[in-house]
Amino acid sequence: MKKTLLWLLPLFIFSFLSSCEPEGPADKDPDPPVAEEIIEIPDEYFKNVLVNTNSIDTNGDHVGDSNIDLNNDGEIQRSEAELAKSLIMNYNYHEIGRLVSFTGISNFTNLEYLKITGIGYYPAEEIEVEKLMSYDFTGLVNLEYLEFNNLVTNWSESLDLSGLGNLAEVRLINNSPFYEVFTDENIVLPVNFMDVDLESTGSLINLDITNSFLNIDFCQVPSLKKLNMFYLEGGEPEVFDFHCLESLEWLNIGENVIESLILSNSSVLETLLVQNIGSWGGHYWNYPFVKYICIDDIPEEHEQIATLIDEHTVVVTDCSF
Ligand SMILES: [Ca+2]
Ligand SMILES: [Ca+2]
Ligand SMILES: [Ca+2]
Repeated sequence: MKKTLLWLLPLFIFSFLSSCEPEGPADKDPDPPVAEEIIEIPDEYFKNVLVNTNSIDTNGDHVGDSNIDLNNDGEIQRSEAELAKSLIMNYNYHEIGRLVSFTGISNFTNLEYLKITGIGYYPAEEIEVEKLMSYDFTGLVNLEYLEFNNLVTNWSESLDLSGLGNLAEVRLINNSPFYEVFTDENIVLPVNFMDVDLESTGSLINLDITNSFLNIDFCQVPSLKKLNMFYLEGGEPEVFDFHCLESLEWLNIGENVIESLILSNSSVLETLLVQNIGSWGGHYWNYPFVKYICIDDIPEEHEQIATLIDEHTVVVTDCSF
């Protein structure tokens, strides 16, 4: 009996020592929660739309159904920003009295769909160059669709979309200058145009700039298949130059004053829309025939421009670039 107890003794000691060892992590005092990074959104109007309105579309129907502030703390945590795939906003610029800054949007790195519309213009007296708005969306590396409409372009300097390799469709509609009184002088000011940088957007196939004043170098987007430049209404470029757009299939340049048109690009469009060019509609429009056209020497392309020219038009096939 005594022998048996002695044999058991180390076992007792072992289990006693074990019970004195500190317990596993489950019984430790929990670490205080690490405060998650808050995204800084300097413009109160942008932040308000994010936090207090249904600006986030969660089910892919392009209608907002949730605000971004999932934990209802009035702030935007990094995880909340990174959950957003689709952001839809509408601003009443007239009520706000200025354009809205979207500084901070670069944190929305998983955004695929972005639509920003607006209504109303605000009275602009003197244009103050230091107050011109620049929009930098280059952080939205997953963006596939952008719509950014109704901007006042004489207060908007630039829109940077460079490097957005997933961008497939861009609509920049009704972006034009506003003056309380339009004059022959202010309608031709260079400040009326917003620069759009599309460098390295190799997936972009569909661009719509209807009724807008934008400076765009189409040689940045040779991938384009569809381009809508209908009714620029004063925003016409000096030269409608499409010589880099070898993949272009569909082009609308209707209702514009076009002095020079370059279609020479070693391909032929499937569709060229030229509504009302070469016609005069009384007080409503006057779109003269095009003065200078450079085309590919291909019968279909000669046919396509037939209604754009009169006996004064110079048509050449060597544009000498
Ligand atoms: Ca929705
Ligand atoms: Ca929050
Ligand atoms: Ca061509």
